[in-house]
Amino acid sequence: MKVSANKIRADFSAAMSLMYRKEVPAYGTLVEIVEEVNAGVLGRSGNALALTPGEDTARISAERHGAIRLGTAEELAMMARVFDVMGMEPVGYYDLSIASVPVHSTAFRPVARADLAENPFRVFTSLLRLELIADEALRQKAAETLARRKIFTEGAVVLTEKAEAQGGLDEADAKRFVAEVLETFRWHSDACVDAATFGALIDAHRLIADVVSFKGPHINHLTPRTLDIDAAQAGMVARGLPAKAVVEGPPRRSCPILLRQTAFKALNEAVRFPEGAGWTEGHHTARFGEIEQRGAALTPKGRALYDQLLAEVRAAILPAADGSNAEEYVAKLQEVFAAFPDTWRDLHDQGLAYFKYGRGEAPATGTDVSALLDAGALTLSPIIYEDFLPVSAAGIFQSNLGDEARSETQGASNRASFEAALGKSVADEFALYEAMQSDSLVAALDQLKVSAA
Ligand code: OOG
Ligand code: NI
Repeated sequence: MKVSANKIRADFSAAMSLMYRKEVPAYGTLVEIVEEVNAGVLGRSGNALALTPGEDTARISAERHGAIRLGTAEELAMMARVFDVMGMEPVGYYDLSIASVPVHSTAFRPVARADLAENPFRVFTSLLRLELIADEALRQKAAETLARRKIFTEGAVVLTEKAEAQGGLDEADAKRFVAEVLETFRWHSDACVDAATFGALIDAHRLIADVVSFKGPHINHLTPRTLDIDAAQAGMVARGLPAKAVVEGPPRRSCPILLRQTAFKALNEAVRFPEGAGWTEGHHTARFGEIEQRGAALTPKGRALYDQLLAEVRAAILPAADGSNAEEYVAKLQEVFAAFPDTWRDLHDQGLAYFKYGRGEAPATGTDVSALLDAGALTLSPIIYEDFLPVSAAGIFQSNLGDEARSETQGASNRASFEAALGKSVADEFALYEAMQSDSLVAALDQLKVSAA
């Protein structure tokens, strides 16, 4: 009997959470804060889950996403096959070079609503763009170092091939698969480059040093979901975690949209570098904890408005790493985003967000969607945004690389080379939300016994 991909993903997510809590105790503290905040919100208001009715409630305490950074095309292609066994497909292309971070990325995640509901675990996966290292000798050395490493265990490769050949894994193999794949994400405090090379890589870009210097793409954060990110941010400060200066993304609103995120900054950890027959002690900052609060997925029109308003805010004020202008930044964000409609019905009627339609209590009054909504024959619930935001991601990267790490390296966006490395194309997130919306409308109208015409 084959185990479902959803079950393998859920087991993997749980195993990863356990490993990360052991490796990064501050992450355990963060999870406690989130659990307290969520319990408080749920206790206070029966309506806290109005945004995520029914099927989504079981997801609250489940892990939401993690992130890794890969070094080579071969690593990315193999990773895609491993994630495929867990029912995770590459969705979206994110070009972080726009923010001087020399990577491009996708999110591996379940795609179907039912699969997301069963376990929403995603991995934001970045591929280093070595071509953005200016110094040719260093670029060469980095490439050689990466070419020598093997980030997957023999067992992970064999079991992935087996899953592909027989269309899944049985229970014993699935268990071994989870354990073997976990090894790829484990932290290694022994670097595989000497201290001088590490220093040169750091000077090129801290992110390059993080990817090239170690045996594997250690998981660099995990991100549980909070129902009140402002309360959780305050909780981090109260518990002494080094919280990021501002929450990334849209401001607090009545109708949450897209994704709000914050993090505690990466910890300075002891590592050692091979030196002759011995080791040199050193430090590296890579691993942190993050929280997220998700809202409605926006249509291309809604997203364009979001991007325009955020650009307007950032043209006026950029959040300082030390938090010194955090209040002004939040005030400006609130002020500028007043232009973004903030009722579900307005967001729906103006085509700014995606919704799931349901059958209301009232009898049908024709075929016009607006009239059916007015009459209460159809209901609306927002479709949750399951993806990421490049400006927010860049903010998360920056705050965890040491905020001074802004290099001038900029490169042209290169989706084609990313997809070539991946071995397949990435799915278009808008098309996925659009399909969910139209399927739900067809089903609801069908229940109303009126034709979709
Ligand atoms: C990934 C940062 C992006 C997010 O939540 O936007 C990310 C990284 O630091 O590797 O995880
Ligand atoms: Ni993240």
